[in-house]
Amino acid sequence: MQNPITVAILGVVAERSAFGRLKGRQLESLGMRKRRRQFHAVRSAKLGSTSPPRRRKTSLILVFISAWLMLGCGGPQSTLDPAGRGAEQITELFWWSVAVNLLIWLFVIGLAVYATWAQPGGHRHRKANLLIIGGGAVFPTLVLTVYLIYGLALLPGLLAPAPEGSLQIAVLGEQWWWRVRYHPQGGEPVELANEIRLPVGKPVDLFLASPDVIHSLWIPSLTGKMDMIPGRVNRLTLEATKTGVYRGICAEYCGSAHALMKFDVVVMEPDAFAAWLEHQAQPASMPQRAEARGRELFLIHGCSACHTVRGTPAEGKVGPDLTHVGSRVSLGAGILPNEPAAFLRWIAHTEAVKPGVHMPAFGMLPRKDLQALAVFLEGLE
Ligand code: HEC
Ligand SMILES: [Cu+2]
Repeated sequence: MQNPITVAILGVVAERSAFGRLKGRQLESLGMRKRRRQFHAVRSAKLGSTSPPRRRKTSLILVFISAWLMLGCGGPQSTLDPAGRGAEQITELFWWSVAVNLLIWLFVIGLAVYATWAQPGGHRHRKANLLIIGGGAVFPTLVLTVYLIYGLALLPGLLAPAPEGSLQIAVLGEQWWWRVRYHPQGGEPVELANEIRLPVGKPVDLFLASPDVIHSLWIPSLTGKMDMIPGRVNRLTLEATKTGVYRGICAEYCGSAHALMKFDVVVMEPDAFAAWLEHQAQPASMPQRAEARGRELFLIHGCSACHTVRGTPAEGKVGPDLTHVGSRVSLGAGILPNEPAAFLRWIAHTEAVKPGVHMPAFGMLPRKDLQALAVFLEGLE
C-alpha cells in the first residue's frame, strides 16, 4: 500500500521541484498555466518521456488496487482476523508495527518533500553528521530494539505448554496430507486425518513431527506456524477463542504437491467436541445395502493395503485413515469438497487432482464400480 503512495507523492514532488527550478530561469514572464504547459514541453523534449498526469493516474490506480487487496484480509485463513490466543497477540504486534512504520514513513516523505523545496546551499558539517548518524544508525537501532524486545516478550506466552491434563494431539506431516492422532485423557488414541477439531476456550498441545521431509503447520487464524522436522517432535500450543471453521496450510516447501497440502480446523463447543471425538473413536458403521458393494470393491481392489477403515479388514497405514472420511469438511487434504462426485473424481483421476500424489489412480475401473466406491466412502460418517 505504501509503495504506490510513495511513488505518487515523490512523482508529484519531483515534478514540482523541477518545475520550480526551470521557472526561475526560463519562464519568468509567462502565466502559470502556460508556464506549466511549456515546462512539460521542454521536459518532454529533453527526456522524451510521457506526460506526468498519466503517471499520476497510474499511481492512483495502484493505490486503489492495493486498498482493494487489503479488503481481502479476512476469512478463514487470515492472521488479521484472529480466532485464537496466539494469533491475537501476533496481530497486535503487527498493528503496532504498522502504526510505527506509518509514522516513520510520513517523516521520511516529509523530509523528501522538504529537500525538494529547500534552497540548495551549504550545510553545517556537524548538523549533517548528526542527521546521518542519528537518522541513519541510532534511530533505526532504537526502533528495531524496541521491536525485538516486544517480540521476545511475547515468546514465553506463545511457547508455554498447555496446563497438565489438556488435550494432546499428534500431527504428522505426510507427503502431502496430515496424519492426526488424538490422545484423550485416559482413553485409547484415535487416528484421523486431514482435519483438526478443537474445543473452544481450551488450551491444546499439538506435537508435530514428520517421517521424511520438513513441513510446517500453520493455522493463521489461531497462532503462528511451527516446523515439522523428521527426527524430532515440536510442541505447538493453541487456544481457539471463537467457534468456526478455519484453514490450515503447509508453510514450508516440501515437494511437488506442497501447495495442495491443506486441512480444515473446526472449533466446536466443548460438549459437541467430546461427542464428536467419541463418535470418531468408534469403528465404521455396518454398511447399508447401497454401500455393501463399495465396501467389497474397497477390499478387492487393494485400497485396504494403504487405508484403514476400522471395523473392516482394511488396516493399511500408508494413506489417511478413512473410517469416518464422509464426516470430514473436505477431501484430499483440503482441496476438494466432501461429496460423492469429488470422491469419484479423486479415485479415478488422483494424479490429475494432486500431481505427485502417493496414491495410484483407479480410472481403469468401470464407472459403476467407481460410483459404488464413492457411495461407500461418502457413507463413512
Ligand atoms: C499405494 C497406496 C494407496 C492405495 C492403493 C490407495 N490409496 Fe487412497 N490414498 C493414499 C494416499 C497416500 C493418500 C493421501 C494423498 C494426499 O492427499 O496427498 C490417499 C488418499 C485417499 C483419499 C482422500 C482421504 C482424505 O482424507 O481426504 C481417499 C478417499 C482415498 N485415498 C481412497 C482410496 C480408494 C477408494 C482406493 C482404492 C480404489 C485407494 N484410496 C487406494 C494411498 C493409497
Ligand atoms: Cu508440506
